[in-house]
Amino acid sequence: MLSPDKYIKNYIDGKLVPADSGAYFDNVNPATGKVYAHIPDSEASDVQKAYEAAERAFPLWSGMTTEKRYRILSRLADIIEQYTEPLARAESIDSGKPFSLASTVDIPRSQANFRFFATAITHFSSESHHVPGEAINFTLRQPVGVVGCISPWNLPLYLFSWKIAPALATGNCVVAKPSEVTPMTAYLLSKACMEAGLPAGVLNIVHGYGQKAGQAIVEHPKIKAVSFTGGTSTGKRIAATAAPMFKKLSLELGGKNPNLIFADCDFEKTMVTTLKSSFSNNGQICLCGSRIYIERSIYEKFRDEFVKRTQFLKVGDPFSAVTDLGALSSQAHKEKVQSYLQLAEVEGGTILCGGTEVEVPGEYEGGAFLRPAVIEGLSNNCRTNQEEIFGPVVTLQPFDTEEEAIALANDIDYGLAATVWTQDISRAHRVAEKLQSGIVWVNCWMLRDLRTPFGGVKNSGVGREGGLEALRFFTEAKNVCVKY
Ligand code: TXE
Repeated sequence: MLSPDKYIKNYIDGKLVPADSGAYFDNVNPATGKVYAHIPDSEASDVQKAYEAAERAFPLWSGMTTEKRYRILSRLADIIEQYTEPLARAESIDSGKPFSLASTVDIPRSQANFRFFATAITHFSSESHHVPGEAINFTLRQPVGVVGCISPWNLPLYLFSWKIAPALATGNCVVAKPSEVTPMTAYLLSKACMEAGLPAGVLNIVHGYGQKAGQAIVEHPKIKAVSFTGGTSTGKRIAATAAPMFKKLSLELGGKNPNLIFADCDFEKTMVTTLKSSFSNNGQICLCGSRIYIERSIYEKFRDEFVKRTQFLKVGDPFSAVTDLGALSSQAHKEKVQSYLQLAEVEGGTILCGGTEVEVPGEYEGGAFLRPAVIEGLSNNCRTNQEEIFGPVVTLQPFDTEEEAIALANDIDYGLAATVWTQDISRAHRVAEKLQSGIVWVNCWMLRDLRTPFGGVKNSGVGREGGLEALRFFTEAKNVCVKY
């Protein structure tokens, strides 16, 4: 049974164990502001034990047929699917997000990650290069060994499994650390792995702070590859540690994504989806659009309707079926978002709606609730428009020409995702081609196909996840040249 416990444990060598130090720190439910569980405060010695277990398990796991690995990983997917309800409940309590979102997006996608990569590995093949009459080269794609996976709090099990699944499918053993802000579903994943019959040591989950347990993973001399999703400044630090050790690195970092809305768009579809791309999960998705550029001829119409619909959004009890936005991930994060709202005003912006705290009576009195905010009147180069806020805050700006829209969208250090809204197919292609972004959605948002490359340009990261990109990241290519 995948039920949460008050004291979360590390999962090392197939067993649930406390941190070496025996120390714990608090796990807070951000919707109530109350401590409801305790997290092991792991350090380098715990990571070392996890590494040793992974190293011991590696010959068995990497030597197993892909068919067997496929079976175990798809069993894990089945277990996650079977326990969707308790997992979604745990995710909602841990992160403050609506249960409806966790049960329809986070947990289904976590199971899909394991299922997708379980089957992907059975179709994975490598290349050969023939020199006629002389030699044949073929490429072996071999697992890297023991790899590290570090994930953030915004989509806890979703992003944790997005890394772990391809790492395991390709035959690696893993030392993983979930965010200390939202560790519960990773703990439940340990129990699911035990139920699925994953051999001991293949996946090890170490809980704790980033600076301690996370840093120990990145610094470990024998952990040869690190896949990380999180903030850009953390990514910088990880790169600085790992690069001189010549580790493979996949860094999925921040975003400050533009939405380009042309006057010829399908207005209703654009409106409905832009509300989602702005405020889903409280804007705490790296793919959320936060800079909305609107062609001047429809600027006022769009602004007025967008503000009206934003004001209708329901903020509060994550377990109510009518809630659109739950709590932010923590009080500290809420305060960070609020500091940007103050900054926006100092920078000359007008808050058209939202940004105020929401008092939810009863159980949720101390929760980190904020009304979603829409701001206009800011310059493109102010901090509010250049820095990742990662909350329910968007800015609106008008543009006059296609060239101007592209220039405004690209005038930033980030480049993760962009959306383009137009009915003109030629314009859609032209603009998509010129946007400096790893992902462009035309007339849609968050339409995900797990086979596609996923990642950003500029300060949004290095490398790509998804499909073949992930399978390649977690394997080393070895060319074998045979002369005949
Ligand atoms: O993330 P961190 P934080 C952005 C967002 C947010 C900001 C900071 O703007 O406000 O980042 O969030 C682990 N070595 N995003 O501070 O610290 C940490 O324990 C190894 C965008 O919560 O980057 C956690 O498991 N690991 C983003 C993970 O890194 C370290 C999602 C992410 O935490 C470490 C989240 C270290 N030195 C935040 N320090 C997105 N793009 O999806 C921390 N960690």
